Amino acid sequence: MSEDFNALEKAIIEIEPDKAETLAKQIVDSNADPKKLVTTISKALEIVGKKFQNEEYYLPELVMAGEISKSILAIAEPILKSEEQGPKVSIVVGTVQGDLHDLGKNIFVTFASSAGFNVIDLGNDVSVDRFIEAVKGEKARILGLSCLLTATDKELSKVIEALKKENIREKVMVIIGGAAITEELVKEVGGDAFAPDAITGLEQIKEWL
Ligand code: B12
Repeated sequence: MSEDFNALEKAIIEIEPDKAETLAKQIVDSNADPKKLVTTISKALEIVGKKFQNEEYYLPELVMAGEISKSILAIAEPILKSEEQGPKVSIVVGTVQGDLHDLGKNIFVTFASSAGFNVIDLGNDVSVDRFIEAVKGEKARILGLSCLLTATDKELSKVIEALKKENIREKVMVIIGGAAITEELVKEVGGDAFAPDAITGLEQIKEWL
């Protein structure tokens, strides 16, 4: 089993879509731990990201690695989903404006929906106004922001400032995740919690309720 995970990690890093899909199917059929699958994808993508940074890989490889991960997550949906009965609390989620990364956010959406939350997924490249409109319209108690680019991290404080301006800041807990995020940055922009991964994020939200 752990060989399958290692082989899957290697197939993503080496951009081998067919191999990755076959291995993902094998892993899903064996009813493996969904957390381990998410960690494997994240680890592989981190290495792909480093290769991109070192100019060993270029944009096509980055795109392909993202596409492979998307199809693995689609294959893995049955094991990522659980039938947990959770609180019918609304969570508005989205990736900030200017940022098109959505794989990590989508993983969180899958986990939170299957834990019984009412998740309103605004997608990626979401403007401040759309976040505010959705939080107000859904009377959401939780706002989840995803941000992977340092170039777009200023959007985080813009969203939080807008919540204050609308007098709804104290009604909403703001949790922030993504590769560009650190605990310090969350404090700096005035968020409530940093989510290093989707599962820790979900645990934090459950603690708040
Ligand atoms: C795949 C990928 C892409 C794909 C995205 C596909 C998609 N649909 O998402 C594509 C090819 C589109 C892409 C484009 C670009 N990318 Co890119 N990309 C990546 C890569 C390799 C993986 C990201 C990923 O999906 N990781 C896996 C997921 C599972 O992890 P995650 O997002 O961190 O999510 C987990 C947690 O963070 C958390 N989480 C995340 N969000 C949230 C939200 C909430 C509410 C909660 C609770 C939790 C949570 O839970 C998740 C699961 O546990 C990263 C490398 C890296 N280290 O992250 C670079 C990376 C993010 N990209 C980078 C760059 C530079 C770009 C481009 C600018 C490249 C270019 N020259 O065009 C463009 C920008 C496009 C744009 N405007 O957004 C840089 C960013 C550098 C920086 N500091 O700003 C990185 C770090 C690569 C690098 N090392 O240089 N990219």
